[in-house]
Amino acid sequence: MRSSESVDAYEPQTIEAKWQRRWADAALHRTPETPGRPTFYCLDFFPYPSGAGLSVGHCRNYVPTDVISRYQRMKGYAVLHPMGWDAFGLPAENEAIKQGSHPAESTRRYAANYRRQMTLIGASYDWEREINSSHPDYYRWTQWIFLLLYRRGLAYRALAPVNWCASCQTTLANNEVEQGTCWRCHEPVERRDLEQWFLRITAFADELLEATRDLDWPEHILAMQRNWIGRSEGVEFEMAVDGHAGASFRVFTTRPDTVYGMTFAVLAPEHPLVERITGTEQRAEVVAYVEKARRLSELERLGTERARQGVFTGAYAVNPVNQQRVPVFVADYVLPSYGTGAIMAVPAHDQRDYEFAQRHSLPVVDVIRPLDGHPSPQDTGCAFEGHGVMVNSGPFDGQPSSRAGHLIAAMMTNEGYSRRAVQYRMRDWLISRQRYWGAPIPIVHCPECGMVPVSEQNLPVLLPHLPDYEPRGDGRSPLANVPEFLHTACPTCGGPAQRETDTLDGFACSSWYFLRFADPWYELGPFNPDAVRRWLPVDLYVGGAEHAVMHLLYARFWTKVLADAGLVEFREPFPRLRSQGILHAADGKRMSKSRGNVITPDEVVARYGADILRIHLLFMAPFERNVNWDEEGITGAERFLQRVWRLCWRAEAPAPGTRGRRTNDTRRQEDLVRAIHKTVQRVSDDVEAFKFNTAIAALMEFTNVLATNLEEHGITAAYRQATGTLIRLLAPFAPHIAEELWARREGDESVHQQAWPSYDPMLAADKEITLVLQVNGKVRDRIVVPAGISDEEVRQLALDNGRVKNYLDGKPPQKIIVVSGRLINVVV
Ligand code: ANZ
Ligand code: ZN
Ligand code: ZN
Repeated sequence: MRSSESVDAYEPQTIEAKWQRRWADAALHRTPETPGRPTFYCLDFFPYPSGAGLSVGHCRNYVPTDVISRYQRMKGYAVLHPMGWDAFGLPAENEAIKQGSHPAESTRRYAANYRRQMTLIGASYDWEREINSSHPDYYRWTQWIFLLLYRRGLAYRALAPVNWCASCQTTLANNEVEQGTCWRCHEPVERRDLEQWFLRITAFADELLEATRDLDWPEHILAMQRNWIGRSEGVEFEMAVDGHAGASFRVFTTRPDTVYGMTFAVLAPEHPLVERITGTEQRAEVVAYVEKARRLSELERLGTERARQGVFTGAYAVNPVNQQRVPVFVADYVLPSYGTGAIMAVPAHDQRDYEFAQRHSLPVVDVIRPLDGHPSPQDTGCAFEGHGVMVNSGPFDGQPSSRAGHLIAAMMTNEGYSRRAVQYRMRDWLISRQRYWGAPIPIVHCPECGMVPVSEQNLPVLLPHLPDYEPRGDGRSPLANVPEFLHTACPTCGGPAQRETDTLDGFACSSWYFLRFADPWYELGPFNPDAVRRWLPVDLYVGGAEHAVMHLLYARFWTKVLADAGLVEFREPFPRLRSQGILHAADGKRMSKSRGNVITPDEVVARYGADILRIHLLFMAPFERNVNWDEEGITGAERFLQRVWRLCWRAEAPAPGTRGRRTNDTRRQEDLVRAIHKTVQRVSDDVEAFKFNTAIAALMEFTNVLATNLEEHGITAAYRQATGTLIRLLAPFAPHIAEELWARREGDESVHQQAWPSYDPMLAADKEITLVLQVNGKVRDRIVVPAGISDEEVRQLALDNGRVKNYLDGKPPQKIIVVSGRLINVVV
């Protein structure tokens, strides 16, 4: 008879609060600085603490990294598992404005709430290393690195057409514009010409692209990085404008094989030559068009659904390969900042050119015939963009187009009007913001000396506390309202000068924070070189795909700059990255406050406890898969831990009569030993491979084996060994219940300081058995199979067997008889 009376109930909330207090008191999660121990740096993406707090969706990031951290500690690693706050930036400022609070105050409050929630779910961060990017002792070093970039020629100011959000009153980087709207407020974005600060990330385009090959990252995130960098190889060549002595423009094309099909050319509205070559007759129309185009955002201009508008300049250019005159247009689908800002248009083989030609009744000349009988553009209404055989291309007719492309490029290069060119879609990083809540850019503008960097000893340039920090609306940050901030002495000549009033994009802070965690107390520089040597690069980096482009590229870029400056010894900060799937609400929609469908860890912990929440999150789906919240499924996690509790606790407080019962069934105990080794192997392998759901499944199966064993044999030495292993294996996943069970069993020492169980691969392996293989009742072969094999698998093995195949001679068998564990008979 089961005696549940002797087992006290599993009360998660009581034991969880108790252990969280004790762990904090004992500083159990402090990063060990013992030299010589192998290190493991496990890092989450730098969170921006928002007023909404954490949802269970965020926990799909923080629970797995906690599992890994705890696991690695038990494996004997010195683990660095820190947490801090990406507190500067537009989102924090906009939220504060909405709440009528000050971002300094609100981010402090929100960060404290995040920390409370993270502790609530049992996350084992080393809170002594907590950092906040909006604190002067942090952003001082953000400014320091900006100056390093400036001195290395990688930070510059330029007048540029930029994305301007009138509602946020600030410029936006290209990647902060989503379908023509601001990523924060979703209002339409305009184009404006403004003096802005840029970081020359394009100088690293090749390396940022090439190095993706060696990164252990999810393929879709690598693809996003590569697409963003957008490398294109092609040629650039010169086209003279007929009748305008000395006037010419260069075009960039990736398809030199199509050059004989050029029927017109297009300049971007911003192209400097437009003014000069426009005829008097066309002038009014061209000027109006250029004016209109400049106000559109890049994305609007590139939109595929837009009509291909544009106007004729009145000028003609000369195709250098056949001396044909082609009309020159101005059209906004050609961007000023890509390639040369001018193109040769080949309507037969480029869809945008085709649509433009249709609209403006321009000729379409086929120069490539598809091999598979693909009809010509005239018949299909769309351009043929593939490869095939050259036609209408003079000496190149009949050649394969891919080969002709090389030959034409070589010919044009030999004749001196062309060169090979590589283009990147990526632009320099626009890093200045005309907003309050960021690190001030440490530059002084002196009427005598021009731009002068603030000297490093005078950092930080403190962000003044402004009770009223709303944007001014004139393109300058509210720092321009503060005379004590604005007016300063020039660091070079001592004369009166003004400070730069732009602040740094919030992404500056997250581009180097991973270095700071190695020694957040360091005062002689942004990071302690010895500590960085010890801990970095980051061994495991985990976060959501929404930061896959900006943050990861910027952090990689800054690391390369620091490496070039000799400050770090590696060029990639995150060699191994994993990205969790999104957790949607039960209704399949994104969890959001406005929809009212957010599930907080607080409510789930209050109902079930943190351990059950953790198990549920890990078990509900593979780590990288998107999934919907499923409240009912949580009872599975609850039942599992209840069962663990009973099985383990009973080993300590056995029901009367079971203790000491002896068993003679050694085969059974052998099975239990095999189950122990096998479970250790499965759970270890699965944790390493980020397969947390199957790791939990292995633990669940293990409890089945334990339950059966207990029923049959009572408490034995083998059983006790098994529960001891179970508790340790469970510790990274459900740290509180494991700690409680361990304490009841072993007394003082924490389960989290125990060694991770090891296994013997021989003992973990399935026992093998030999099956007799018969055909029509006669023994024809013997096959060795794993002990647990199913009859279905045995059947398949028999059919695949060479001897059986000989007898079957291609015909299906009449019957297959399987005697489990012994023989198989194929009747033909
Ligand atoms: C002629 C041509 C013929 C083209 C053809 C393509 C197909 P990616 O791959 O994105 O680099 N292009 C060049 N500069 C441009 C600009 N500033 N704005 C808009 N389009 C521009 O694309 C390169 C191609 O995009 C170039 O090759 C050019 O069109 C166009 F059958 O030249 B192509
Ligand atoms: Zn906005
Ligand atoms: Zn000066």
